[in-house]
Amino acid sequence: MHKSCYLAALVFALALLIPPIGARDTDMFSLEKPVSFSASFLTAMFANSTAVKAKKQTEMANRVRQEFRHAWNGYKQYAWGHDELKPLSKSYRDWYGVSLYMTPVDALDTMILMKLDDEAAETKELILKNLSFGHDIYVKNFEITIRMLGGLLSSYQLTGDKRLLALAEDLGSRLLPVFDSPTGMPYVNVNLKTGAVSGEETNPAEIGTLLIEFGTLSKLVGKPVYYDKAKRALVELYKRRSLLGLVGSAINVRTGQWTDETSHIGGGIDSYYEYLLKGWLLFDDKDCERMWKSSIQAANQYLAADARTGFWYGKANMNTGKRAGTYFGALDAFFPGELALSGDLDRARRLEESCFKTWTKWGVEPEVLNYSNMTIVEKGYALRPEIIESAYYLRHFTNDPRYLEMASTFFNSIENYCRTDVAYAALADVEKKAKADRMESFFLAETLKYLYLLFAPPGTVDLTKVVFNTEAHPIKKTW
Ligand code: DMJ
Repeated sequence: MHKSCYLAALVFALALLIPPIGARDTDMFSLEKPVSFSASFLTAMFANSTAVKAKKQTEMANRVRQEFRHAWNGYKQYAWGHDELKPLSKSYRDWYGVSLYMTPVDALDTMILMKLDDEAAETKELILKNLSFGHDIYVKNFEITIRMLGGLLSSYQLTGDKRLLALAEDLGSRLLPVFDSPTGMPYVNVNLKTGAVSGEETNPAEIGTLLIEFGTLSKLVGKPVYYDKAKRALVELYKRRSLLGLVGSAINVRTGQWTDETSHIGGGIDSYYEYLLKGWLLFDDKDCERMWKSSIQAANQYLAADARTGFWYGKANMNTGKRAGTYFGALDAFFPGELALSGDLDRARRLEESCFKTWTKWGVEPEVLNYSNMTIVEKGYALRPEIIESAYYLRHFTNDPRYLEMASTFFNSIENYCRTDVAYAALADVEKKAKADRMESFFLAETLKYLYLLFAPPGTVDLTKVVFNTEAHPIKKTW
């Protein structure tokens, strides 16, 4: 706990022990007579403690906002107009040789939520002046959908600028050929100019994480084709679940055959679960509701694990249910948030505690750990948001200050270990705290957004009207 929190707690405890001046009388030390507190005194003390907490939260929100600015300024200085900043070499990286303005598109709605008005205006102009999609390049449908299509749609909803929607529609129409497989499940890559596709072996996340973006595009432009194709892909995948109700790690979209039967909730499958739940919540889609309910039931039955080290979700064979590994990764840490959003606060809380234990064991979470003996399997930290995203949902649904304490820990560690003179850098090794030359766009789209929202006034995002896509782009239900 931070020093000032201890101080506030001490002041509050003393206030409860010492009666207010007006309550003291000659009998005040009599054991028979209970100490009485005036109602107005107690109200004042509670109000005071609430004010202290609110002040602390505002300070934290401002610190996160300040650090967003720091990272953004680094991008501006060394990578302006490119996909990503390389924070150590102070240079840039374009994923496909030509820039798709990935960091600006991913970061814009965070700027808007943080009320960084000048940065948001400048970024929007950069995008509108320069971004176009007619390049002869093969892009990964999943990444471009969640970061770019999701970012453009969300920024359109937040600004009302129709040019952003036009860009989203242009992009969406160029991505559509991915669905032209014999099964309707998408190929991995598509050429933005020619519509040629490649990559027939893929995974549930890449197939099932498209409905929020394509579905929203359909609703906003009034063309059902986007919703229908993304929904069909999701259903085709679900139809291929095992008799136990589990999906595997790899599948061929041409044959519809599984090529890896390992089931889990982590990277490669993760956001398939997320979009079943959120497809239901965002579109009131009853098929998604049904698919989510049967899938989560199977995951809880076969993947959840009560181990000596805590509550986890591990790997199992999708057909036999036999345990196939005790690995849990930074990507898996989105799951407490999903559980909380679905109303399962008990499992959500327990799993987030396990994730937090991982974080505090090394000061920052490793990419993958073996939960049976708490050893590191993959030692990097890519500035990922998932554990923070989960704290955000848990804080929202429980109002428990525990999750603000966690959030302070996350923020302080990231600031201590990942901050550079110009921005933020991933860690190559969480034990040695060695940095890597990478700042992925999701650091600005997600990690800092969820940290900010944890401390910002509750009304900053209204979760009864908004669903976040898997890249933390808020989508408003306007239909
Ligand atoms: C993001 O691009 C998305 O959150 C995705 O669902 C998983 N990986 C990264 C963040 O870790």
